[in-house]
Parts: sequence; structure tokens; C-alpha cells
Amino acid sequence: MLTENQISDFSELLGKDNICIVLHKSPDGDTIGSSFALLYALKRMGKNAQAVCSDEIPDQFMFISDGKKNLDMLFEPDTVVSVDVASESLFGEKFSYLADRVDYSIDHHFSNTFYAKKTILYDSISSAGELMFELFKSADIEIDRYIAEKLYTAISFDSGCFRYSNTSPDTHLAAAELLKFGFDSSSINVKLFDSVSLAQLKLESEALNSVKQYKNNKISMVTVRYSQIERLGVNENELGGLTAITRRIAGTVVGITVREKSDGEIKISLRSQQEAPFPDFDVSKVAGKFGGGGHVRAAGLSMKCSVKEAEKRIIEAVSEEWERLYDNPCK
Ligand SMILES: [Mn+2]
Repeated sequence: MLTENQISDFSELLGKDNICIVLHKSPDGDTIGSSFALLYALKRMGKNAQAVCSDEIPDQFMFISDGKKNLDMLFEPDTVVSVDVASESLFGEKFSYLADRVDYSIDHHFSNTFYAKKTILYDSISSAGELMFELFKSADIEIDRYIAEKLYTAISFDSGCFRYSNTSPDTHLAAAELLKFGFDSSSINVKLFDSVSLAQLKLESEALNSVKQYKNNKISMVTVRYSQIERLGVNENELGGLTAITRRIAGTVVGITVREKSDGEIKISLRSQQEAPFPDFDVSKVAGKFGGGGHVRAAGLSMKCSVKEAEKRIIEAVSEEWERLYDNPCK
């Protein structure tokens, strides 16, 4: 349920004009879908509004951004709203200057750093898309087919097509209400989850060969070097599927994906899944030790070191938390 404050902050935002919506860097289906739903609703209200993103929209997601690849600043805004952006660092290079002048942050990450003047944070909801759906309803914004399609796409993306544990009865109810508008949800889900380039598929196959397992195969780690990405010609923004590899290995409780970027920085994604008898493994806690953040089951961080060193550091940190949680302290 939204709080009174969240509802009143959102209605205050709807009273503003000359609005700039900021997406997070490395844009995904949630930040694009929920931002475009808000952008459209604001424009329909007669507002001057635009959406910006530091990075290009990946080809795979351009159907969500109405075919737009670049979201650049078109006018000087009076009001800045970030959508699905947990921290200042996620504004990306081009629009980092906006981070300290954000009026409203609409977000669902419990790691949100409260950089905005007002933060509309709902951290137990599946997606910014589901939060936007609730906010639209609270403000009596009429949902039409366009908005329904964008919000459904956002929700489906962040819930892994309703498979992740962030999927609640309310997530399904929101999706059901949106589906009534009759857009082609099947084709959206194929585009989001089943369709990859051959180069991506080849990279994933190489990544599979790199799997290492620890702690009785409960921790799985995948490593991808930039030289592989370059050789196969995979776009840096086509790499989202790599983090799904560890999840697909049966028995994995904690999945680690180590990826070297073109600038040498190491990007590490952490995933955890519930598996009896193991209680929740909070990956955001491990990410936090390296200045990263995220959720209990999905988090990320960056390191500036060699691939080998990054692997060593992250497996040590994950193992330490593993031993604290699960290993018999009397041993
Ligand atoms: Mn999100």
C-alpha cells in the first residue's frame, strides 16, 4: 500500500511543469517502460516533459522507447524526476550533473541513497513499473493501451516474467488489469526474454565453460573477459542474459557473474535464490562491502583490479558471508 506521503508527493509532482525524467545508466526494461509511461501521462496532461538517459537504449529494448536510441536533453527543466535510479552513481556520465538537483526519486530499491529532495520509495514492490501503476491509480491517471503496455513491460522485465520472488499477488493483479487493454503480451515477453543475437548465444556458451563452483556447488561463478566480448562482437548492452546463467544451474544458491568492461573496470552481479534449508542470503550486503548495492536477491558492484583479483575478492566475501550464515560456528 502506498502511504499518504507518497500519494501527496506524486500529486505534487503532477502539478509541476518543464519536467525531465531521468533513467538509470545501462537502461533496462523497467526504467524505460515506467519512464515512458510517466512521460506519456505528463504530456497527455499538457505538460512540457522529456526523458533522458546517459547511455544508448539497447536495440533489444528500443521497442519500449518507441524506437528511440538516444534520449538527450531537449530543454532546460524546472523539475527533475528519476525513475528506478537507486543512487547518484547510476545517473551515468552524461547526466551525472543532474544527480544533485533531483526533486523526486520514484524507486523500488531498498538501497536507494535518498539523493532526491523527495523520495517516493516502495522497496517491497517488484518494479518501478508496478509502483508507477499504483501511483497512477492513486492520482486517477487514466490508464490506456499505451500506458498499459509500457507498465506491463516494465513489470514483466523486473519480475523475470513473473518468475522472481519479488512477484506478489499484487504484481499479478496489476498485470491482469493492464493485460485487459489487449496489447500483444506474448510478443513482448519473447522480445524481453527469449530473443538474443547469435553472438550473445555464443558468448553465453563460452561463459558456461567458465563456471566454477564452491561450497558444495551452492555458489556458482561465471567469468567473462572483455576480449571474448570483443571477439564475438557482442554489444556491451547485450550482456544482461549473462547473470541468468548461474540461476539456471540447479542447486545454486548464490550466483556470481564477473565481467570485464572495455575500460578495464570489473562489473560483478550477485544473485541469490531461496533453497531449503538455506535461509535468505542477502547479496546486497556483500555488494555493500565494495560500495555497491541492490536487493536481497539481486545486487551489483564494481572493482578496479584484474579479473583474477576480482574473482578472488568476491569469492572470499561471498564465502565469508556464507560461513557466517550457514556453517556450524562450533566446528
Ligand atoms: Mn527496477
